[in-house]
Amino acid sequence: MDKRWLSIKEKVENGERLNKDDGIYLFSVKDILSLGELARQVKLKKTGRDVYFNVNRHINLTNVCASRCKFCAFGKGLDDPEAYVMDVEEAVRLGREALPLNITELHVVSALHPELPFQYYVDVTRALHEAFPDIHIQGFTAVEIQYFSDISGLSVREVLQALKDAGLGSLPGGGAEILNDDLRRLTCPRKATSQQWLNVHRTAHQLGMRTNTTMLYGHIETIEDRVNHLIKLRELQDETGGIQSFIPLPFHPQNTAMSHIVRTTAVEDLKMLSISRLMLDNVDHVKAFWIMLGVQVAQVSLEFGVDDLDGTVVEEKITHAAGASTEPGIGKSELIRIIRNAGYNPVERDTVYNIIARY
Ligand code: V47
Repeated sequence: MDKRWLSIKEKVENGERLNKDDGIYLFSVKDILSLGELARQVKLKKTGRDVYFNVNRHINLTNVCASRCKFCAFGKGLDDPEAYVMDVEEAVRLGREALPLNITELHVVSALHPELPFQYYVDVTRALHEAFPDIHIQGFTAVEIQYFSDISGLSVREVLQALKDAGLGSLPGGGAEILNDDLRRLTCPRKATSQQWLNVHRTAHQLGMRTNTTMLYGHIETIEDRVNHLIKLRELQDETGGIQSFIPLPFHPQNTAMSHIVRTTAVEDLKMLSISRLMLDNVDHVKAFWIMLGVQVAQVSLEFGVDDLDGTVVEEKITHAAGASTEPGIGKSELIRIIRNAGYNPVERDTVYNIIARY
């Protein structure tokens, strides 16, 4: 390893912050085991040998979307034969069906439906909260929140407050894609800008809600874009402290308008996770979303700085529309087995990282 590596290693070991050039350099490192080892050191300092998971169910209320991003295979037009919208009762029914699994979270993410009013989302949130008062509702990406503000004429703060009053507990990390507006204009021109996305998270934090964050990588972005994205999240976290996790999402090309792009390799995915752990020194958790990474890579990633494998999910539509070959859900016992088999302690958490049980 060269001098540059040694100076970065020294910075990390002394708890010093890595800068943009360090981040860019790390992507050129070929020795992924050394990279992983450094990220793992950071993970061990933060969360020891604990690895978190939760028992959740995803609900996607509609796939009808006015945005139609180039990387997305989930969104459909109003007249598409595969278009669907759930009514409030159906969402509650899906939640009820998952109760025997002892879920502690409903993860509610949808699309930018051109006709549904904001009140529909408030009604769904309230109905879920009233039906299952002990289950945490994590819902609505920052992109959806910005859209609700646009269609309702309410401010982002008012939208968030109304959803919070109805029972919303926290925001998921989706919709971040790459926080670079030139790139957003090319891939997702009809939805929230970088500043709007960051501002929704900032406002949620100010209202006392914690949020997750993501990055969609492995499409047309550059390495510099990825590092800038991580630094923007790190700066927001310095300001508010409300980000609880970061989840890098590898682009799945099938059935999208960018289907010519080849899926990232396992090595690229492990590098992305390690570098996220090293750059985001102020974020507690780096999550490997097993649905997108595959269970095997997600398990190996525990040696590369990851401390969270997300949840049981039950039904996943967004990545599966884009060709994911993983199961739509996974059993809690399987998550425990994967973590234990990798030599870590499986810890069931709730959405905001309170510990529910150790196994
Ligand atoms: O916002 C869309 C991404 C996100 C594709 O907060 C795609 O805990 C890959 O954000 N290939 C939704 N990714 C998923 C998401 C998420 C998942 C798990 C946990 C959490 C959390 C958040 O998926 C979208 C978009 O960024 N996406 N299309 C695709 N073809």
